[in-house]
Amino acid sequence: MDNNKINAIVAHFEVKGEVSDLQTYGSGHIHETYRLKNKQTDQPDYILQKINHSIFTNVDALMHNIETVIDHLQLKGKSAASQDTLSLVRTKAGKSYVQDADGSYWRMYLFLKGTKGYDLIENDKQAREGGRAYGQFIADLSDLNPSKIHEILPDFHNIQHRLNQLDDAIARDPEQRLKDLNPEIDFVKARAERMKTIKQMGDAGKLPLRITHNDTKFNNVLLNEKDEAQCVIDLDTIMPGYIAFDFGDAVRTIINTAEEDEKDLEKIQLNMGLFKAFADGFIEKTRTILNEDEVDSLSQSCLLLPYIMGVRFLTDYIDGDHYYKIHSPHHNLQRARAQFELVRKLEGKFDDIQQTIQHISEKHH
Ligand code: ADP
Ligand code: GN1
Ligand code: MG
Repeated sequence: MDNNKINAIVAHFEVKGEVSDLQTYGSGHIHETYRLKNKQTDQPDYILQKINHSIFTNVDALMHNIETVIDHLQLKGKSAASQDTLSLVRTKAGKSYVQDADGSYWRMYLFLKGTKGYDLIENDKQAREGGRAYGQFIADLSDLNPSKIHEILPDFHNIQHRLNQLDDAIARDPEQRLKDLNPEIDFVKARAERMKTIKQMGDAGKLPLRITHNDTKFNNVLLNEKDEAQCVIDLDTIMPGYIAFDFGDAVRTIINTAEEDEKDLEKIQLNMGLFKAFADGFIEKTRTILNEDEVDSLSQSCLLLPYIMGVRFLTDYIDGDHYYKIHSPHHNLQRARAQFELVRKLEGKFDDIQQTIQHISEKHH
């Protein structure tokens, strides 16, 4: 990224001190994220993000959601000073984002000092802390009026919608990639009905719609140097959803001993200890708001979320890789295969997962 351009963007924001040393940062799949270091050590560092406008077409509504959530978390005692919530840096015009001369949208956050995000989890403490943080996040938002939040990406975790998108990509096959994908497509079709369980429970009115995060992979909770959860980040997809979505999406990245895009499927194994620690932390913080159907839905979500991610990665691969950032030509296919392998492994351990959740729920009742 050209330095003059960045300086022009930074100049729009209320930045303290003097920033330099722009570096790309993190491993998110959606936005362009940069870290800006401050030359004055007593002043903050910053995160600058170019918002992915082809996904988030209504930036005003997106930023409205984020501001609403941050304000609500502040009512619950979270603050910029204690670094347990994200803090947006305002533009000099008092807004939460700016549009540059090329039409791109930019926003800035205070950099959360001393924190780290993990693509792979290392120990039980991290898992339990992640569970507590995501659980507390939902509990904190449980009294936020849902009408204040725009449904920014409708049908985000609606399995029928994701299967329809896959069917549509298959019908078009714009890159002629289908010929090699029979095993993956058969895998999806064979499980499609079973994966509708949570949707059916929701449609039957058994699962309350809550304000959920909807993107709870483990690297969206930052930990401090003592492995304590510091802050839940990546607030773009906060919308009404079922609590199971947040549980299952986090479990997908915690129980898996390998990376989300692991090429060597043998390396994809389940770490039940990390799963238990995460589930214990999450249920501890949400048990008082959960109904019994929601408790049931948690185990189903452990299959659903990796399945949905596999379907989405496969769809993007067939479609020609327009949605996710990729780092190699067949990256989305590799990601899809890894998620499907994870589903296979989780199916083999389903009873165990269900019993563990029941046991933990009784303990926290
Ligand atoms: P994406 O939607 O592309 O995943 P994120 O908002 O999650 O974008 O940001 C990408 C990465 O940048 C995060 O995984 C995290 O490592 C880092 N990050 C984001 N915001 C902050 C912040 N305020 N302080 C420190 N690191 C951050
Ligand atoms: C994207 O933004 P990031 O990298 O945290 C995606 C999630 C997927 C995830 C898979 C807005 O999350 O839904 O679960 O990739 N975010 C969006 O790693 O689509
Ligand atoms: Mg992220």
